[in-house]
Formats: sequence, structure tokens, C-alpha cells
Amino acid sequence: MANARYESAKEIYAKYGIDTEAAIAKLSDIRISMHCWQADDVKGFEGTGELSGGIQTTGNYPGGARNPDELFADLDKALSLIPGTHKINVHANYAIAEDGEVVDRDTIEPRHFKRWVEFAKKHNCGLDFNPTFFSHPKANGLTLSSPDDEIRNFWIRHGIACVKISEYFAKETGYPCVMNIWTGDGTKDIPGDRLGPRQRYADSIDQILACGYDKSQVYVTVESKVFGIGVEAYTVGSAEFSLAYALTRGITPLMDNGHYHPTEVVSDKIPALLVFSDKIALHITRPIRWDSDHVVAYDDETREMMKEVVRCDALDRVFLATDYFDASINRVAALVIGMRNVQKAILNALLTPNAEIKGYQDAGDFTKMLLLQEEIKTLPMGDVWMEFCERNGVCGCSCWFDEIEKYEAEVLSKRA
Ligand code: RNT
Ligand code: ZN
Repeated sequence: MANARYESAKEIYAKYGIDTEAAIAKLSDIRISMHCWQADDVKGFEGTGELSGGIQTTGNYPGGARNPDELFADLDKALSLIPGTHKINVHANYAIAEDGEVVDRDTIEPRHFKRWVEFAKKHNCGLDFNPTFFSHPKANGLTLSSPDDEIRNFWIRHGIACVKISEYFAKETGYPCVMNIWTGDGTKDIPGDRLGPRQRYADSIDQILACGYDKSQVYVTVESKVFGIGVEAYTVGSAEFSLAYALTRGITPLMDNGHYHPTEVVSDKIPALLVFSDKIALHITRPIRWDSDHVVAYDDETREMMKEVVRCDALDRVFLATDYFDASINRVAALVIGMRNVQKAILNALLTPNAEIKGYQDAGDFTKMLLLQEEIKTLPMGDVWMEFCERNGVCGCSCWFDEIEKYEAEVLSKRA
């Protein structure tokens, strides 16, 4: 039997010229790259100490994944509660070495990521990849921008190894792989040289790109940042550096919405970059007061970012990925909540009468532009969301959390 609430919502949206069936169909096609690192606080599988690079997880909620089996189980559980088919975003420090094998970042190979490929194939997921230029003895200071050639070359070799792994991911899964370069390079205090590290950073990425790879299968992105913990005064890969680098090299700029000054918004930057770059990439996060990496909420800025992607007709030009790490709550729930919120924000954008609002702007009718934008805020999007979820075989309301509670009782709580 047809769902009465959905049928009613469908009629209401139709009055605004919006086809809810088309919105549901479109949303079903959108893959978001779910970051693997929320499940274990960015620890990875190397069994080495501390998270570095100026990023930090806070909280000690029990049950974080401690090994590949646990991480894959958690990702499995999360995917089962998120509607649609997505991608998994893997970091290089999640390499899986053979028993007794010692493999450093500059010698990782595709075979160390075989289990990731198996996992992706099982879920029909694509895979994205990230070199890990942090949490390593050679990442105590600068990495790709280091004045020490031995260190800089080590990280260039790591970058090249990662390009090869990205090609392997694309070939095996059949989906292009986005490979994101981000380093925490910078200084705590006022630097004596701001130019040199940036010149070396550019040269290092040039050397990585020069390894030669299939640009239709691997999209290399460069992520900018404003500051990090312990790296407050100077960030080598600043916004201007990263954007200029990406555009001059014909690769893809990546914007993380935690990486800008508090009144800057990525929603406004999306259309600005789309004027100049065929593709752009996003790390969707929730910064509270700083780059805190809280779980993505269905908040104003997430909605506004997704509105821009949709109304710029850029769903096939923007690589969407989540990036946050909260260790103070159930980590699997954190993945599900954040991913579903991104999807809700996309649905909201798809259910917005964008052409009509734009028409009012172009006609200079700013009263109606405001009026319509405010009116549609209370339309029954939730009923369309429920329908979308049900058609994708997952629960649309919060009853999916019953599964998490069961998983916590049976699995997570047993992890000492
Ligand atoms: C750090 C960047 C970066 C990382 C991941 C783990 O501020 O956002 O994307 O979160 O590489
Ligand atoms: Zn990021």
C-alpha cells in the first residue's frame, strides 16, 4: 500500500513544481565517500603511537576498532544503516601487512590493501585514498615541505606509492579513485621563512604527479587548511597555496569546511571554484569554534553547501566525502548520523524550487526570493526522506539505532 504521508508530501511539492520521484531517483545515484577513520579515531593499523599533524580526536567512548576485522565489521554495520551505495575513503596508515612483515609508508603496495578491495567489492563500493603524511616518526616536523632532503624524499616516495594504490583501487572497483593530499606541515610560531616550504611543497607534489598515472581513473586533490593544533602560526598548504597549485597543475582542489576562518563559508566557495575547475572535492565536517571535526549535522551550512552543488548542476563535478572524528560517542552511530545528514541535505536541495528562486533574483524581486526560500523550509521533506530510506531497504526514522544498541551490547562493549 502506498505510504499516505509520502503521497501527501508528493502533492504538496508538486504545487511548487517539484517532482519528489525525480528527487528520490537522483539521490539514489549519489555516492558519498565515507571516511574509514571515524571508527578508530584515525589510529590505523600500524600499531604506532600518537595521532600527529595538528589534528585531534577527543573523548574515550568504549568500543573503537582495534584491528582490520573490527574496523571492517564496524563499516559493515554502518553501511547497512545508510541508504544507497557509497564509497569508502581509506588512509594509507590502514595498510594491512602480512604477519611479521615490516612495511614503512614509502614501501606500501597495492597488495597491502587487498582486503579493502575485497570489502569494496562485497558492497559494490568505490574506494578513495589518502596518503598519510602524519602520525609517523618522519612526520615530527615538515614532510613534503621539509628542508631535509632525506625526509622530503621519503614522503615523495610515499605519495608515489599511494598513486599506484589509487590506480589499483580504481581498476579493481571500476570506480575512479580520488586521492587526496593533505599535510599538517607548518610551524607553531611565526616562521622565519614562509616561501621556502611552499616552494618545496609544490616541487614535492610535482614530483609525485610526475610518476605518471591515468587521470581518468585517479583524481588527485589537494586539501588546504588554515591552522592545526601546535601549528598555529603558519600552514604551508594554505588556501591560496592549495587552490593555486591545483588550478595551475590541472588537478582538483579540495575544500574541508573546517579549514577556513569562522565567517568564511564553503557554500559560497563552491560556485566560485566551479567557474574555474571542472571538478572540485569536499570534506564535509562540522567545525564548532575551530576545526573540531564534530559529526556532520543537518545544519544550515551543510544544507547550503549541498544546495550549491545541486543548483550549480554539479553533482557529477563535486566529489563528496565525509571527514570528522568524534571519540566521545558511539563511533558507528557517528558514521551513520553524519552520512545520513549529508544525504538529507542533498535531498533538501533536490526538493528546492531552485529555478524559481533564481528567477526572482534575476528579476530583482528580492521580496519573493526571500519569501519562497522561507516558505519551503517547513515543507514535509521528512516524509520524502522516509520514503527514500524505505525504498533503499533501511529504516527512515531513528529506529535504525536499535541495531546500533544491539551491536554495542554484542560487539563493541566486548572490546576491552
Ligand atoms: C585534517 C584534514 C584531513 C584529515 C584526514 C584524516 O585537518 O581534514 O583531511 O582529517 O586526512
Ligand atoms: Zn579534511
